[in-house]
Amino acid sequence: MNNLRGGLGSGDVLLGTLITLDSPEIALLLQKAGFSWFFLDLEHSAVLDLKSAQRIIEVLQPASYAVIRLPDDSETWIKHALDTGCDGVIVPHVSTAQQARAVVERAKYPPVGKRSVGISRAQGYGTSFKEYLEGSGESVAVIAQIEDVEGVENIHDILDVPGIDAIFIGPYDLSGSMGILGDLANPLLAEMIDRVRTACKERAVPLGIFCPGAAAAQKEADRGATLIAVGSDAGYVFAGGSAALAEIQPKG
Ligand code: 3PY
Ligand code: MG
Repeated sequence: MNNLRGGLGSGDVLLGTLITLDSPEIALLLQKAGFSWFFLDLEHSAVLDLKSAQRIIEVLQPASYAVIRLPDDSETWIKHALDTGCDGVIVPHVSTAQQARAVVERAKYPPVGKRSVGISRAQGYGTSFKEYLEGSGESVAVIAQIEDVEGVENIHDILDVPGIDAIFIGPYDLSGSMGILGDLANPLLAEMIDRVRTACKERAVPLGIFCPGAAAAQKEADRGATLIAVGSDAGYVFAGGSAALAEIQPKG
């Protein structure tokens, strides 16, 4: 079993990327490129479901961490996603401590929480049932996405919730919630992100963030983020094809 909680606790910078396409092959190529964790976007991708996500996770583990970003914070989604054997879940739009507590309760087995017990891939279809039940609390990460003004305002209370293993900033939705959708260079957005960064630093909670490109990822790593998702599978396919064509000038 991978140990993402341990990986987050090490302080090493984990560079990952978004998976939006239903292609284990592309995910594998990006793993070969060197990404150490993968953010499987079940919130927004219409071609990723639990079945396709599990096929992708199968090729990525154990060499990389595979994390599912859930469509919502429901008990159903949390238990289904964790039963794929993913290394963690990213829960979008966490804005209050009460919501964060509910998420942890749904993600952890009793006696810590109320996660329901199944025999899926996570438990080796029953063959590693006991090991998974004993080990998952230590290894599987619960990551709260902060991407609304309300979440920034409540960040200290959210960080006080035991079992939230990392915070992950969604700059696009955060900018939208501030009325400046997509304006990632806006200093007001930088201020909001700084508030979250400072709070995480004070509590020694690992901070993650999505970065559209390498320059932003470098800046965030320099400022202390350790769980960075940079770009996406689709973006890298497009960039590779475009770069090759840009170098070719056919005659006539
Ligand atoms: C956002 O920027 O809103 C995201 O959710 C990126 O992960
Ligand atoms: Mg978002």
